[in-house]
Amino acid sequence: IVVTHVRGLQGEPGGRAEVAVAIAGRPNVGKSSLFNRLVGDERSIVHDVPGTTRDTVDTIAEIGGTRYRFVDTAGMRRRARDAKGPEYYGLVRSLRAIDEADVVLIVIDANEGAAEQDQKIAARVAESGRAAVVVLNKWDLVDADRADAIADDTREMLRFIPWAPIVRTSALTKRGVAKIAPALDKALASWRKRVPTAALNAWLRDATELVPLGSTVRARPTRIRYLTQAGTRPPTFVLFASGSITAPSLRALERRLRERFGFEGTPLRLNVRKSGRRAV
Ligand SMILES: Nc1nc2c(ncn2[C@@H]2O[C@H](COP(=O)(O)OP(=O)(O)OP(=O)(O)O)[C@@H](O)[C@H]2O)c(=O)[nH]1
Ligand SMILES: [Mg+2]
Repeated sequence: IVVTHVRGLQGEPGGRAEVAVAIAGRPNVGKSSLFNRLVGDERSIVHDVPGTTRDTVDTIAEIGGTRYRFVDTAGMRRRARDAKGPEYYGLVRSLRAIDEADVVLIVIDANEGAAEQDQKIAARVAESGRAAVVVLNKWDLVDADRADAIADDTREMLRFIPWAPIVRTSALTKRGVAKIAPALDKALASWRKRVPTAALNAWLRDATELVPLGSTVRARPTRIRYLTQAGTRPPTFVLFASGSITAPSLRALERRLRERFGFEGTPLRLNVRKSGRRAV
C-alpha cells in the first residue's frame, strides 16, 4: 500500500492549518480599507469559505508565506446594518469573531483614540485567551506633537492587554501596513510557545527572590516550589506554591516571566495550586 498524499490539518492535501484572524474595531476606523490592503492587493488570495455556523464568508489568503483565514466581522467586508445600529451590531459580531480567531487585529482610529467599545473588545480578547495586535490606523491624520499622547492614551484604555504590540498604519497611504503581518506572526509564535520545565525552574530560583509574594501563612512567606507550562494557545502555567499568592504578586511574576521569555502579543494564564511540602 502506498500513501499518495497526507491530508493537512484543514483537510486539504498537504495543506497546513490556517491562522484565523479577526479584524475588530468600531465603525469607520478603517477595517475594510486595511483588509483590502492586506488581502485585496495580494495575488495569492486562495479562496473564500462560507462560515459553517454563521451567515458569513471568510477569506483565505497567503501573505509572506503564512496562510491566514480572515474571520468575517461586522464592517470588515460589508457595511454593518441593523435596526439596533451598527455600533451595537458590530460589537456583537466582533465578539463572536474573536472567539473563533487565533489572533485579533484591534483597529482604532488614531485620530479619535480608543473608546469604551475597544475596551470591551480588549477584555474579550484577554478573557478568551487570544493573541492580539493593536493597529492605530489613520496615522496620516495625526499631528506629530500629539503622537506620544495618543500612544499613551491607547495603552491606558487597553490596560487589559498591556502585552499587545501597537502598530501605526495608514490604509490610505499604505504606510506601516507591511508591519501588520510580521506583528501577527510574532504574536502567534508567542501564543504557541512552550518553555521547557527545566528553564522555567532555573528562572524561578532567581525570580522569586526579586518578587515579594506578600501573603504569609503563620508568618511564613509563600514559596513557589515548582513551575511548569501545562499548555499553549495561550501559554498556561501551573505554579505549585506553599500558600496563596496575592494578585499584585502574581502580576509581578507575570511581568518577570515576560521579561525573561518574551511573550509579546499573547495573554498568559497563571494557575496557582497550593501544595504540601511533599507534593512535588
Ligand atoms: N485618512 C485616512 N482615512 C482612512 C484610512 N483608512 C480608512 N480611511 C477612510 O475612513 C473611512 C472608513 O473606512 P472603512 O475602511 O470603510 O472603515 P470600516 O472600519 O470598515 O467601517 P465600517 O465597515 O463601517 O465598520 C473611509 O472613508 C476610508 O477611506 C486611513 O488610514 N487614513
Ligand atoms: Mg467596513
